[in-house]
Amino acid sequence: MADRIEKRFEEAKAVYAEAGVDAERALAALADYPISMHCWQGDDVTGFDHDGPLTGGIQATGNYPGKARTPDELMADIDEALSMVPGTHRLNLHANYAIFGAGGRADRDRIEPGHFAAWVDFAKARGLGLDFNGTYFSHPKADGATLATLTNPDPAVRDFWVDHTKACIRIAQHFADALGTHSLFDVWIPDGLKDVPADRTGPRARYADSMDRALAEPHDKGRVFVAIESKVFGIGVESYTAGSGEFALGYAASRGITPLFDNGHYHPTENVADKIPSVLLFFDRVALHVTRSVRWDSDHVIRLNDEVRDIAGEIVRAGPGRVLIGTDFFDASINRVAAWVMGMRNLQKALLEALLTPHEKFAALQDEGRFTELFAAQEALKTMPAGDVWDAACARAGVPLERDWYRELARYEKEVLSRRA
Ligand code: RNT
Ligand code: ZN
Repeated sequence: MADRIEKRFEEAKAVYAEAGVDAERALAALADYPISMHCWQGDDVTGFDHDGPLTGGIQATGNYPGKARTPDELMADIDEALSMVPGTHRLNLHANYAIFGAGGRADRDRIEPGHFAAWVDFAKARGLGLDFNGTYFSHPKADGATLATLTNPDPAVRDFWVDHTKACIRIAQHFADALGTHSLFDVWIPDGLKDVPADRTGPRARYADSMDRALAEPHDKGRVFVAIESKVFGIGVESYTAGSGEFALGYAASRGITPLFDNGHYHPTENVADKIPSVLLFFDRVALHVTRSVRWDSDHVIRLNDEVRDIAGEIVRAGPGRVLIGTDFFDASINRVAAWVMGMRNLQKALLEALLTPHEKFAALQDEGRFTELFAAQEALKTMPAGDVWDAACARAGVPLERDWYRELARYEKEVLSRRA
């Protein structure tokens, strides 16, 4: 079996060499693009700090059995998912995944690094870096007459969420210190309006002020990267969001923080791939939530489609370290572990295809105006044996092949998930 895979890889290498690509190098380079896997696919964004429903203009739909109910179950599911993904990656936590022990629950403005000790141990034992997200939803203070957290007209509510943001910065700093790698801390707020705004400026001015106050929390800017994620609309905030694309980009640029693009957060024909190289001319790095939106910000599992291929192409053209790659989807209608496995693997396949592309050669064709040749070469690439290189990546990493992982998944579903009644 392993021999056959290596033999097919050798043949693929020869095919790619003719196109000016070193497939061996591409395969090795896949390790330079770790993906921060979001923890919240495993339990439909529920977390461990509240009992209420998921709010904030986002929704997980479906009722597939086997949802993780406890930190142990979620960690076991993450292990299972990562065992079917080549390479060493990162884990992206949300503040609502705090684990409260004997000390009891702490509200969001009071969470501490200690509430994530089990996650740090988990990450350390597996060589994973940790990233973090504030949780500005699924909370009584986020769910008043309007969705308003860092933009809330009530200063007391605003202070609460500023304190939450500061607490998150301290936790991200702790992750970076404890694990010896950077930690990306992402702020996404659901704040917005259902109907025609009377004042578009006030909420945004309050958002900027709240963020300025939170950013005063001391942190090592070389390792704790604070990011701001924009969004064009959400359920219940169809007419206006405070954190629009222009607001977030303007804020990030003026304060020297990182913009985060979630490709479900734009008008449907906007192309996030095109945004990446644009902002990288002006920022050290950009962060991504890679997702798939179907008609709206539906957070479907990533498929290997043209949108993701295009994004991966720009990640690779930018080079290692400039694009902080994260996933963000929550499908409750299919096996949740499978959702992770497919999303992660599909994104990796897109990265591998991008690494198997002779970018410099193509850029030269563009500059020389040889567009017919470029078109033909781009299309020729699509039927080249990337699958054989991917199989080699999986086999060498000791993870199941594309056609095999589902068998292991089915075993886990039968032996573990189906017992969670
Ligand atoms: C919501 C944003 C945000 C969330 C997570 C759960 O539209 O994409 O990133 O998905 O915080
Ligand atoms: Zn997102």
